[in-house]
Amino acid sequence: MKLNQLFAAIGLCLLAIGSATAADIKPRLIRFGYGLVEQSNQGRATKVFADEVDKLSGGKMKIRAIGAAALGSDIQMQQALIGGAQEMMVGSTATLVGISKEMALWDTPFLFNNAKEADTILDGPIGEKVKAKLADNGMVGLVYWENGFRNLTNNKRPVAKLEDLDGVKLRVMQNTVFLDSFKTLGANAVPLPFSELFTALETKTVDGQENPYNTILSSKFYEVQKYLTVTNHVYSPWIVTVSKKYWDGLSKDEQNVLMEAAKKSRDFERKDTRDEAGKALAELKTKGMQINELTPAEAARMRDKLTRVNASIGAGVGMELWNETQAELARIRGA
Ligand code: TF8
Repeated sequence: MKLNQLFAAIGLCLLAIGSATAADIKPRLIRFGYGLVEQSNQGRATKVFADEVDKLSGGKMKIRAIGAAALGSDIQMQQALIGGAQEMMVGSTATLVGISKEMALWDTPFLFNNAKEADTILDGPIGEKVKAKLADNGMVGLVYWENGFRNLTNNKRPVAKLEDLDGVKLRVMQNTVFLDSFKTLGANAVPLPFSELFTALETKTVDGQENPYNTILSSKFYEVQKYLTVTNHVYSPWIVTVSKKYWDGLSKDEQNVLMEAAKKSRDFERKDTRDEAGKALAELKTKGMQINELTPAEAARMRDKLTRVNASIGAGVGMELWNETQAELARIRGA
C-alpha cells in the first residue's frame, strides 16, 4: 500500500468510528404522503419505511405517514415537495413526466416481460439515470417500489377483443403516453387524478380504469366495476421521493438514514406486492368480478396497436436513453 492510500484508509476508519459514536442526526419530523389507503401495499411499505427510519436514527427522525391522498393527489404532492412545503412522498412515476420527461420511459407498453426484468433495469444504471434527472427539478428520487403490471376493469361490457373497448370511457393517469395508448385502442380516455377515481367510477363519470390487481383490491374498485380483463399492458413503478430543498439541508448521516430505510422498504414492498398480486385475482373473483383472459391472438392484436406509441416515447425521452434501454433488455434476455 502506498502512503497516500494508507492515509486514505485511516481517514475512512476514523470517519466510520466518528459516525458510529456521534452521528450527525437532529430531531426531524418528516411528512410522507401517499395516495392509496393505509391497508394497501403502499401503506404497508410506508410503515416499514417509517419504522426503519426511527430505528436507524435512534428515534430522532420521525416519519408522519399520511395516506389516502389526504395531502393531495400525486401531482399536488410533487409541487409541495418542489416548493419545500412537504418533505417526502411515494407515487407513480407516470405522474412525474411533466417534471422529468425521462420518466415516460416506464410508461412504455410491454417494456418488461416480468418483475425480474423490471428490478434489473430499475435498480441498474438506467433506472439510476432516470431517477437522477429529478434532482434538476426539485426532487430527489430514493428508490423504486412496485406498483405492478396493470390490468383493465370496466362496467360497460366484458372486454375480450379490441373492439369491445370502443367508446368505453376510461380513466387514465395524467400522462400523455397513457392517454395516447388508450386512444389508440379505441377507448375514450379521460385523464383524472387517482384521488378522484373511485367517485368517478361510482357516479359513472367514467366506465373503467386500469391498475394492478393489488390496487383494484385495496381501493375496492370491485364494488363499482364488474369486468376485469387480464391485459398486463404495462409495468408501473412507484418512486419514493424527497423534496430537494429539504434533502439539501440534511446531514450526510441523515441522508443515509433515509436512503437505507428506503432500500429496506423497497425490498419489503416488492415481495409483499408480489405475494398479494398472486392471490388477488382469485379474491377479486370471489368479490364478484367477471374475469376475461385474452386469447393469444387478441393479446397480440392489442400489443401490436399499443406498441405503436413507442416511437413517440423514444422521441420524448431521447433516443439515446431509449436505445440504451432496448440494448440492456436484449442483453438481459440473452443472458
Ligand atoms: C394511478 C396509479 C396510482 C398511484 C398511487 C396513488 O392509477 O397507479 O396507484 O399513483 O400512488 O393513478
